[in-house]
Amino acid sequence: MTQRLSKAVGLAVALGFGLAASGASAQDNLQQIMQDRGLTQKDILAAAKTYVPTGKRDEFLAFSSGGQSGQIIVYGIPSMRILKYVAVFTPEPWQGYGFDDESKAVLDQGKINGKTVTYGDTHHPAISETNGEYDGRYLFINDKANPRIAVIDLADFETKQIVVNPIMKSEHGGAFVTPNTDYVIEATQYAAPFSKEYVPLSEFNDKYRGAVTYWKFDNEKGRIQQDQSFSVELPPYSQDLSDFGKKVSDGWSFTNSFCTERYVGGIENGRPPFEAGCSQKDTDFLHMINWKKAAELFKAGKTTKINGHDVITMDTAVKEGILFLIPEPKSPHGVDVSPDGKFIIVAGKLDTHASVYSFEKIKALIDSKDFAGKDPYGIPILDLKKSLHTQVEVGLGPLHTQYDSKNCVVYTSIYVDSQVTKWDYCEGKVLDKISIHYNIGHLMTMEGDSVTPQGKYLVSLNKLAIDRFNPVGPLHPQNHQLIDISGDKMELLYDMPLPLGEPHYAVAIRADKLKPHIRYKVGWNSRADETSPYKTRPGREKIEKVDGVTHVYGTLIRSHITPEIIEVEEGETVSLHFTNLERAEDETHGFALYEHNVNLSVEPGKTVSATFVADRPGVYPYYCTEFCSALHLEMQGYLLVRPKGMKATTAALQEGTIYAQADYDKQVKTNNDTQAVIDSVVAFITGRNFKDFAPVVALVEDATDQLNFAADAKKKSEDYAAKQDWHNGTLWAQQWFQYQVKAADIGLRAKTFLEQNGAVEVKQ
Ligand code: K7E
Ligand code: CUA
Repeated sequence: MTQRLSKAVGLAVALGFGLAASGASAQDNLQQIMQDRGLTQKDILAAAKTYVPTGKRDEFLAFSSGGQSGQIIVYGIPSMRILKYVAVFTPEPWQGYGFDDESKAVLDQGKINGKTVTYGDTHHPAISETNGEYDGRYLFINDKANPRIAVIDLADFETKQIVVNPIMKSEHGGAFVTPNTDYVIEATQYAAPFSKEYVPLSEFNDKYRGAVTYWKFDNEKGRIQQDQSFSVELPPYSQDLSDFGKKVSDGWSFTNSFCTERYVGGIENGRPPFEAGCSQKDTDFLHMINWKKAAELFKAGKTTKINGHDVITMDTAVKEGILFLIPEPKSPHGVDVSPDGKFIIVAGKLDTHASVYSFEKIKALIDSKDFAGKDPYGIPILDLKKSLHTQVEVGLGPLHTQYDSKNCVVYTSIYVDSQVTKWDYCEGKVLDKISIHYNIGHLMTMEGDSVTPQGKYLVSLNKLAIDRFNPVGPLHPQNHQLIDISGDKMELLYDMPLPLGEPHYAVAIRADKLKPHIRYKVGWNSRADETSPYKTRPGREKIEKVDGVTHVYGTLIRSHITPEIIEVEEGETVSLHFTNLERAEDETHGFALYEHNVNLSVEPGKTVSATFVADRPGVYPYYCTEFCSALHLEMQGYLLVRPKGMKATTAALQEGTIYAQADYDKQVKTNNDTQAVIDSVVAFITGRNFKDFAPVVALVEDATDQLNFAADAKKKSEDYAAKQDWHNGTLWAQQWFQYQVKAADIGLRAKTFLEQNGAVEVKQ
């Protein structure tokens, strides 16, 4: 609240609105608030640059890895408002992820050697590209701990596919995409045998291996094609980050490494630990792979099957001339190709320099076979000096680099110094430095790893928050800091706590490139992207026993669950299927059932299922978890599990109130009055050019649905009344009223929208 206020005040000052000191209450007086809250002019400016007024939207959307939470975090820039957590490798109840059958099927794709793994260590998200530009269609994310890649469709921000790497046991250098998203790369981190067997560490050099996997992506289907994917075997160096070439360097991929010493640790036996043994040499290796040629080798069958997966061996890679090494100083971490594809910037954790490699020089060395030597596996090594464009001293512990929209300008994260260094890689000079809080890992500029970086903002993804926020116990949130990079000097604008895992990398895209759905086609299985066989239309709800499984074909709409009573026998397998019949934006219903770990999120149009064994007789209430309407609390029901052999009992139900004719008449009068209000709203809407407003058209569709339901209920109530069954007549008249209320509610929303958006009267 106070943050909001300060931002609002900031806006006023930035725009030059002085608020009158006299007469105004302290609450409205800017100077007073600045004084009371100890805000400086700089704070007010920063607030003005980040504040997004109510109802307005952000210019960019960031997708941040969620680290060991196994999720993706979506937030707006510059407001830094969190918009969504996308569940990927980890069950997440709000989205029903890992609770409904459809999403369980996605998580099951991620089983490793038959074992279910319910977390991931997500590191590097990548947005799909067309001609090197972000196209906003898909998002990819890797899992470092259990080598896997997930595909998220940005049409609905849902995880659609998880693929398990068939040969790796640890990875890091993914996900990054080729300029047209033909391939998604994944590179190992810690070397391990490709086989699943025990191999002693004494055989490390011979039997342990690294690799890069090129996952083929089908842009039309939106899925990785595992049988069209392949890997290139690499030495047991700890491969690290990767990037694809672009433009002039398109066709190549770059993966760096540390611990090319191939040291294996053993501190418990008195040996120096990994950290010492892995930093003996002055340089490690940048791996360069001609992936286009590798893809041809794969197509030509020049691969070896390992665990059923096609691998180009190191021998083949060397013989065919697709794999090269370039020395890089020292324990490098980041590798980032420039927007024009001409340069590759590498920074070493234990070196104060950033090294700028020239693709042109490298290519010339390769073409003329001008090599400085070979590594123990026979891979040609290029000369470091001959490959370099320049080296720049950027600070202590440089990690990652991001590109600005301005030519030659880059930003490198400096871990040890807790700084961001802005520098010019063409001229090789430092331009500016800014302190961050604290210990920056990755950093991100807007569309900064595409061919068209957008400049404007930089986010510093810090590893430690320490004292930046109110203390919440020993486990601190992460701190993402927003920095203004539009001017010559970097300006720190905002600290955002992120309390979910340790994010590594993030990517940000112009928000206007994203056009996600607001509803699904009715009966949609969103995880498989197809019509669900369990799609249920209104009035077609049923309970059916097939092959020993009791299938419940149900629907959800304000404000009831159909069916409201489900009775089964002890030991039956029950498969619930619910279709949300709503067409209105944001009318999600949930479904929570006592004791069975069933928790569903059913967005408009979606069909989801939950299958379980009703193994204990008893009474299990269920209800909708989203406050979807005034009668949301009535969106409820009972699962009754009868003891084996007992007869059904729901035929005669006890009810509290029995209605008479006077009740019926009273309800009908209310309904008729309500109808008069609805008619006036309808007249207002249809008397305006409402068809010019897409949101209103959608609301009108939704209201029409509700009025059709009202007509059905009205008919039922009148049929009962004709038979003088006043009780059922009254109940259906009440139901008729419920539909009217929903129609009126929607109609009024449409009317307000038209009034606020300048609709004009039309002749009928
Ligand atoms: Cu944390 Cu890219 Cu995995 Cu660097 S990574 S910081
Ligand atoms: Cu549906 Cu509450």
